[in-house]
Amino acid sequence: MPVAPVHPRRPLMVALATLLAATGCTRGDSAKPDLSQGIPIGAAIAQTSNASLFGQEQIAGLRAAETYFNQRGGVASTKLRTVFQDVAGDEQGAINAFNQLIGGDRVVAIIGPTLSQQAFAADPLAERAGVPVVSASNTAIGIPQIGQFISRVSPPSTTLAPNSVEAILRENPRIRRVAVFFAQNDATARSETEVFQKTVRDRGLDLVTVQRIQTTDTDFQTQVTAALNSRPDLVIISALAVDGGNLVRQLRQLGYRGPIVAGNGLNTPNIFPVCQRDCDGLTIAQAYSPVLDTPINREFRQGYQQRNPGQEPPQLSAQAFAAFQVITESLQRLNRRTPLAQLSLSQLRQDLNKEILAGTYDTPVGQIRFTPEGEVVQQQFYVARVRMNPDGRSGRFTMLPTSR
Ligand code: 1QQ
Repeated sequence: MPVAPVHPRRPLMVALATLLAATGCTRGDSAKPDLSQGIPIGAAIAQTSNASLFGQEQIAGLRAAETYFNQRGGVASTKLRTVFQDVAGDEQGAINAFNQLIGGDRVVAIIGPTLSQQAFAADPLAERAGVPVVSASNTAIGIPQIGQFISRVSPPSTTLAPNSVEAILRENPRIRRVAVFFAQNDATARSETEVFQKTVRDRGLDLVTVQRIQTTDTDFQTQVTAALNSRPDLVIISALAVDGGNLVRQLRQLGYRGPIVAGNGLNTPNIFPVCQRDCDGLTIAQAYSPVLDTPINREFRQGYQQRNPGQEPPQLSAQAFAAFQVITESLQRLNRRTPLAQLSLSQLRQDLNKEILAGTYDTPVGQIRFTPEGEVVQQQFYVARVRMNPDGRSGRFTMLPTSR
């Protein structure tokens, strides 16, 4: 079989692709969107694997938002329809979900994926197809920089993580020796530990050890023993919910009594069954407070508590609601200028992305907007302390006095 002369044609193809991209023509779908069953909004969320501990909370937030905005008329009486695809816990799961949402379900935008580790693999697909992605939980450094169609409502670890360290140092000014653990196979944990380590150094503390774990590990005896030999006054963990929860347990079982700061991967009440009574006392930075006293948050919180009596909405639910709200309100503004049904799907996606980046939104997490790059601009942050109930299996996140 003759070998095709790939290289001579390449400059021409690249030039053509550039031209088409400039005119918006490569960006997928010139057919009209199908709005007959409602406006399809993609939700690339973990429904299986350990990442579903986060995904469950995101689904609760998205369902609450869908109900809330549809009860108020959707987009000029057209309802919004959330199309869920399971990203599971790895990159391939996210890639499959994105392909299905972009080409199969033909959604107008995507909320997700659950993990930053997945976003670095899947977001480039949406970028190439010209589909807006609004992340509701990715906190690694560099997510909006993946491309012009990628934004997020979840603040990066650079904004979030230092707050918890500052809070613990205010409580315990005598802390000097700090041990750090991080999951080296997770993008957020890698990114977040850099921020934690920089905060420790900037505060003039001694970083006495840095221990590496894997999100798939369950036994941390070697790393915990090594860390405790360095006699830390503070332990800081960047990991995900199951590995992080098990690490907390084993730190306590092997005798560590000091304070523990955990990163965003442990920021869910779904860690309670994992670390049980040993979750008590964990300190975790928050981008959401259930007691934020605004009309939208009061309604969001009431709705959540009707469905989950006695529980406060967690950060991931509030952020998922906010992501859905950003897309909905952007669709409403766009539709006032050009009825959505008149646009091709690719044009709708492009115009929607511009609207998303241009708007200001009063969400349950407070007022937010975006930088031109798609990074969230948010005013209020908090720090929570985990308090476990005597049963050792249930508990709550209580807010410490506002940190900034
Ligand atoms: C990320 C995260 C997750 C741990 C939250 C679900 O912050 O992957 O970026």
